Amino acid sequence: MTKLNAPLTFSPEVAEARAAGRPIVALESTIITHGMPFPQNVQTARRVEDEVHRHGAVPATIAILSGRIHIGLTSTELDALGQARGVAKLSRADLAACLAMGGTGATTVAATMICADLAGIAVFATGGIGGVHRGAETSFDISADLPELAQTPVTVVAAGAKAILDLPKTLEYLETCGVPVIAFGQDEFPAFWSRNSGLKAPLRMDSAAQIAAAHLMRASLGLPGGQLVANPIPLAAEIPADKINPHIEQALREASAAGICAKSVTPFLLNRLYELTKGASLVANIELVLNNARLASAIAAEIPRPA
Ligand code: PSU
Ligand code: MN
Repeated sequence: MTKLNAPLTFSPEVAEARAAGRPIVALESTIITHGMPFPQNVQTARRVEDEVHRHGAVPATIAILSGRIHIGLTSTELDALGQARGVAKLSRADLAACLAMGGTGATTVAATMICADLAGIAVFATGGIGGVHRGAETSFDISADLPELAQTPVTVVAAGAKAILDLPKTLEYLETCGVPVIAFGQDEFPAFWSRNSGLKAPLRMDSAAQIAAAHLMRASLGLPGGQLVANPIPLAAEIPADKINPHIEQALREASAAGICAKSVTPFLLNRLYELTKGASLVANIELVLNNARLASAIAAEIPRPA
């Protein structure tokens, strides 16, 4: 529950929802600042919030503004963040330092999970999570999102992970650190733009109630960590793997040739894929985030909140 000394600022809407014990869905901000171009980033953030509203929950977009953890952004704050240049991308390693120095930044999946948990929010919707990068055996590039899922009790709804990553290694890592990976409504682990990855997901569930029950059972057992719900992109919005894969290969070659490393890797690849697909990747990306917002709202409704 809420850590009393954490510098949390609740938007009026989220504060009201907390007081009334209504379901709340956390949303991240790195997807806004580093995952999509302006103005589609802000438009999408608004559409995702609307989708959560329409499905009976209250959205809480999370970001760090002037040294405070904002749980829910006002319209003005969202606009400013979406257009700002050079915004920091904050994960577990740099969250506290940014807050201590009064800074501003966008939260990744890992940092959003930390902030959601501080605010007592159990369910979080995003697009794709970070994972084990291809070539990790030499680069050691493994997203901090993975160990976060092993220690912070938030259920994260994503469309799987992008094929820019090494998906088999990502699943192995999650298994090693005890993270339940639940495919929703199918047996296979989805690969973001594509419904299928060729890899079987460790777990499958077909209803929001089952996912919520598993979340609550982990708490009853005293197990730390959350769950990854891998929700396949809607069929009509899917980009088949053979269409997107050549672009992924090209973006990866360019990243390697340019010596891109550490936290710049994922934003570089996302931006190049947007350019190489002439924006088609973004259309699919928007649809899958909306789809994840719907499922997250349904899960949140099944997890009782203290009023
Ligand atoms: N993958 C996507 N879209 C995204 C991200 C990842 O398909 O926007 C963002 C998320 O915020 C995620 C972060 O938490 O990138 C992971 O970055 P890294 O790989 O540097 O850990
Ligand atoms: Mn990394």
